[in-house]
This record gives sequence, C-alpha cells and structure tokens, in this order.
Amino acid sequence: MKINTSKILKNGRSLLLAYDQGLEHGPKDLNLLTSDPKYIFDIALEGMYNGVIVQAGIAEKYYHGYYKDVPLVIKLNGKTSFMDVAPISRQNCSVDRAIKLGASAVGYTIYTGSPHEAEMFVEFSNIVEKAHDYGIPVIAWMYPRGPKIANDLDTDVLAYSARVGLELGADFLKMKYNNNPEGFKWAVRCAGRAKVLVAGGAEMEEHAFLRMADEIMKTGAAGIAVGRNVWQHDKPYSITTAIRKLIHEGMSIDDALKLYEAEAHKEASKKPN
Ligand code: FBP
Repeated sequence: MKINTSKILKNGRSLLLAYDQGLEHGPKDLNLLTSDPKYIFDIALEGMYNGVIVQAGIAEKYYHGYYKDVPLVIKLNGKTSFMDVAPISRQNCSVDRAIKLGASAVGYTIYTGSPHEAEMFVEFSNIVEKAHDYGIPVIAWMYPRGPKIANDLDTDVLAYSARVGLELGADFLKMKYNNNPEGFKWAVRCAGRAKVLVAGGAEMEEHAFLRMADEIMKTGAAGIAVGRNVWQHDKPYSITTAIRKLIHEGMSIDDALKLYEAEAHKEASKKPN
C-alpha cells in the first residue's frame, strides 16, 4: 500500500500547526482567544498550513465546514502534565475513528527511555500497521524522557530516538531542536527516510524563532510543527507568513525578518484598539 503523504507534505516540506497543548499542558497555555479552537483553525486555514494537529474531541466538535480545507492530523495519544514520573501516554483514539473524523495523518508520542517504552512501542506498531493499511502516514512524537535520560536534547539521545522512530515504521518524526545544527544533522541522518519535523517549543521572541526555523531547515529537516510560537503570538498571521515563505519558498532569513515586520505592521493596523 502506498502511503499518501501528499496532503501534509508539499515538495518534501511541511508546516503544521499543533494544538494539543490543552491536554498536554492544560489551560495555563491558553487565554480568552486561544482557548477557542476556532481561533486556531482560522489561523491554520488562512495561514495555509499543511495540517492542524488536534485530539479527536476537538476535531469532532470544530473540524467541519470550511476547515476541511486544512488537512487534519489526529493525535492518538496524550497525557496531562499532572503525570510526570515514568512517562507513558496511552492510545485514546483508534485509527478508524481518526479516519472517520477526516484525518490525513495520525500522530502518537513515544517516550523513548521511559520504563513504559515497550508498551508504547507495541501500541505504536499496531497504529502503524492499521494506518498503513489505509495508506495514511504516521507521525511519531519522539520525546526521550525517563530515568536514564539526563538530557533529552543531547545529540546522541536525539539521534537514537530518531532511529527508533524509523525502525518502528514512522513516516514523520516530530522532534525537539537542540540548537546544535551539526548535531541535529546527525539526528536527521539517523531518521533515514522518516521525515523530521521540529516542534516549536515555548513562546520566544519572533526574530529568534524565525532564525531558529531557518537553522532547522538547513539541517535537512522537512519542516516545523509549531504551536505556541504561532498561536500565542499577538501577530499569528505575520509570523505564519514569514515562516511559510522560509519553509516553502526558501526565502532568506533576512528577507523573512523584513517580511515579518511589514506584515506585523499591517496586522497591527487591522486590530481594534
Ligand atoms: P509547541 O510548538 O507549542 O511546543 O508544541 C509542540 C508539542 O509537541 C505539542 O504537540 C505538545 O502538546 C507539546 O509540544 C508537548 O511538549 P512537552 O511534552 O515537552 O510538554
């Protein structure tokens, strides 16, 4: 069966908008605007994202009508931040249900290094088998975490996790960036034909975020799966335009920074005082 990656990947690159933080981190990440999933789906649609990542419950209640133009990625597991020891994240949605909801891809977090990693390996492998029967791609959030993981951003730890994702059958790996371009290139290399998408992380100053995105794309990563750095930003559309040009049109970082400033000026003038 051929895996159809064409919905979430354009010319080998992808920009996804992640919105599963309500489950992973809780309402501390949200405010009056961002607690409304419509706000995020509007950004995904107008910002021409290659996909929006949500849990099934959000998809069921908000992904309909015109949002169907944004490819849907359903996250099939998740855990709250109340649970911090020996991390495990269990499946809460089937591949069948994700497909009924309109998913073009499914996602699953694996905590490599957790005492429970074997359980997640089994669940993940079953998901890969089922999703690939339907021809839809699987994104593995490869997050090393557990008693033996002293530093989850260590190059060897990241590279090992990337390799695990490839070996277990992931089509895409969502990974954290370690601000070490040479080291990260090795992790991308170890991911082989599994395409690496980098998580955005906690909100940072926009120029720093765009510079990081530019650096990431030079490591051979296929794209970014960003959340808070876009939808917590007060100019989400401007940052989206700049990052999209960086990723999909190979815009230089200097031009992307200038573009951001110009767009931010326009976006500010549209906002009611
Ligand atoms: P951000 O870009 O907002 O960091 O989102 C990326 C992400 O992978 C989310 O999909 C997920 O909710 C979150 O990070 C989990 O991060 P952590 O387990 O480190 O809290």
